[in-house]
Amino acid sequence: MLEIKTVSVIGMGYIGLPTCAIFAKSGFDVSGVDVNQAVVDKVNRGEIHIVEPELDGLIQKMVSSGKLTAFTEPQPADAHIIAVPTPFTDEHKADLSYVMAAARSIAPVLRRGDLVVLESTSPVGTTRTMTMLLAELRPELKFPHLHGEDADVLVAYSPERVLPGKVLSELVDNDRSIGGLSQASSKRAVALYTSFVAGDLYITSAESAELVKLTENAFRDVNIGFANELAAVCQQLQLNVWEVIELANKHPRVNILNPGPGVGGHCIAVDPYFIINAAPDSTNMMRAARQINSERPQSVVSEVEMLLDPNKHQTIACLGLSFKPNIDDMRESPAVDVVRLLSDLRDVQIIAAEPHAQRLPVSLQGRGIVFTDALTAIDKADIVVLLVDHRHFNLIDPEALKDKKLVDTRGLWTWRKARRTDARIEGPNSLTRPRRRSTDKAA
Ligand code: SAJ
Repeated sequence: MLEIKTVSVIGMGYIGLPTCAIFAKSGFDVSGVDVNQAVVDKVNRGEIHIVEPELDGLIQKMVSSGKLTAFTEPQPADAHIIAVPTPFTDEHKADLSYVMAAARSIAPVLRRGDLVVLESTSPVGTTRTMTMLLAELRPELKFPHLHGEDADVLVAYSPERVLPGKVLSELVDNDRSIGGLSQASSKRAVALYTSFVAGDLYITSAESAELVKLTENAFRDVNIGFANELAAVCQQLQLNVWEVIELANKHPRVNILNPGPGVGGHCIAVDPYFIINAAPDSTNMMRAARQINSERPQSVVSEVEMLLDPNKHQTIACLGLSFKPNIDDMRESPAVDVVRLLSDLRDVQIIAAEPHAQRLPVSLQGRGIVFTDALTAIDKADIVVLLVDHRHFNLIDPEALKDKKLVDTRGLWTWRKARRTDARIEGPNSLTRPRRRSTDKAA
């Protein structure tokens, strides 16, 4: 087996760009490919177009040392990594057009002995379908879906599973599943990823690897759905959900996640649908979780409505717009949904604050919403709705909130902060003795 020396990464986004950097750092000659000329130009200047800690320095180093070059067209390489988006359509069906376009674009440069790895989150069967397209475009080459171990080109699926904000370390440290369409394909992919992955590599089929990735995010969605359902139960029974969860989590085999205003981002709220569509009759639980989590923004609005005085014009401060704490990413954010729904209410002024952004996202513009800093928003508000548990909001002086009606969707002020500053009762029965298992895992 020839040594892999050159790697081409198709798609230089949140996953592709850090992947380029890591391959280049591991000694490969890397071509980063993107259809967006502006992205290509930026990378070739040693700059980046996404926010990810430590990535800018690494890209700059790799570009200036000549290990990484960006192109708009795929280049010949020993390994081709496809890391393009797989969004979903309005009917919650996977849109595979980017994957298929990437396959079409690499087909002309494929040579005997090349390895193709799909990393994009994909419905079960996508790697095989993509390979059928490659075989159609290059009929003179043998592909493993038909020719097994005799194939000329090797194909595998190996999903990324990194957390935005920790991509560079998780790319290296996380375990990976590798699903080749033949044993030779898996072996070749293992040889490639061994170059930088410190975690374990597990060989399986392409289809299992595809389902593993979807399962990880569906598992999280179902568990967040459970926490959100519990929040609704506690609201009905007038109990504190944060206390109930904290105490239940003292059980050594219980680890309930955190309720909140819903599930955002482009992964956890999307991937369960890829499983639901493949097996609609066997996915009642995943479907229920999706429904519970997507109805959360409306529940938050109902909670706010209960606090409104019908005879007064009132001001509502909404703190946080991103989809999770300490980042600027507002795509698919439930916080944005809550603010949009609140701005439809009559006789209210909405003020929004997001310390990681300079302005409102486009979807909230033109709705009479004021954008300002958190303290100004709180000062002017009758009701304060905490939507994202940014570190920044944890530093707010409780005095500033004293006379405000609060809807704390993350339990940041009303429970988590209070617990940390509580008078500790030391001793064998202390509520604050070291946990056997940390609920921080949930955050
Ligand atoms: N959330 C809660 N309660 C919780 C945990 C999260 O409401 O207890 C919400 C967050 O506020 C956020 C959403 O869920 O709106 C998703 O956030 P996240 O941090 O859980 O996950 P993502 O979407 O940033 O990244 C996930 C990760 N998957 C898993 O943890 C199983 C990541 O490892 C994947 O690589 C990524 O999806 C992906 O690309 O698929």
